[in-house]
Amino acid sequence: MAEEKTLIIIKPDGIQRHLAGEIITRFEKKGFKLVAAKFMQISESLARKHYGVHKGKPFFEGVVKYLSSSPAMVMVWQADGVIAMARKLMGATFGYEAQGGTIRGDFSCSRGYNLIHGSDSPESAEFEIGLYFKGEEIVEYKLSDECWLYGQND
Ligand code: IDP
Ligand code: MG
Repeated sequence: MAEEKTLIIIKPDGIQRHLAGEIITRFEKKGFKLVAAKFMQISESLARKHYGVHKGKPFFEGVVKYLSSSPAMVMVWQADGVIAMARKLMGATFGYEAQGGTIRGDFSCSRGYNLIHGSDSPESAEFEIGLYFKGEEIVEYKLSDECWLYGQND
């Protein structure tokens, strides 16, 4: 149980706008388990690898520049179904389209500057986690309230 992992990045605007705590709180309160975290300056070459799937699209150079423009908080969160759940908490890609109540919907009016990255599939999560973390940097442990967070009555 609770084995799925996702790569979440609080992007440079999230850090510069003092929203890191707010964003982390949402994932904590939802019940995801933090298993790795790194505050770092993402290099341009790493940003190119990260957004490699978008190579050739009109926004590619811009998003590479954005991700590598200032420090970011890179994290791995774990829970059963975490990839899809995190995407729901993040909201739609463009801040001005994202629903209220989501991270992007509550804190972004922008198109490209949308505060947060989250993996969109198990394959991309595996690839992206490998870009930022070595296997031994993922910390395995148990949350003491797991039975309450993931309780089942059927
Ligand atoms: P996602 O972050 O919701 O998965 P993607 O389509 O994977 O969205 O795009 C990656 C990132 O590239 C977005 O989060 C955003 O920062 C940027 N981006 C996507 N589309 C555009 C665009 O049309 N203009 C400017 N930036 C864009
Ligand atoms: Mg994406």
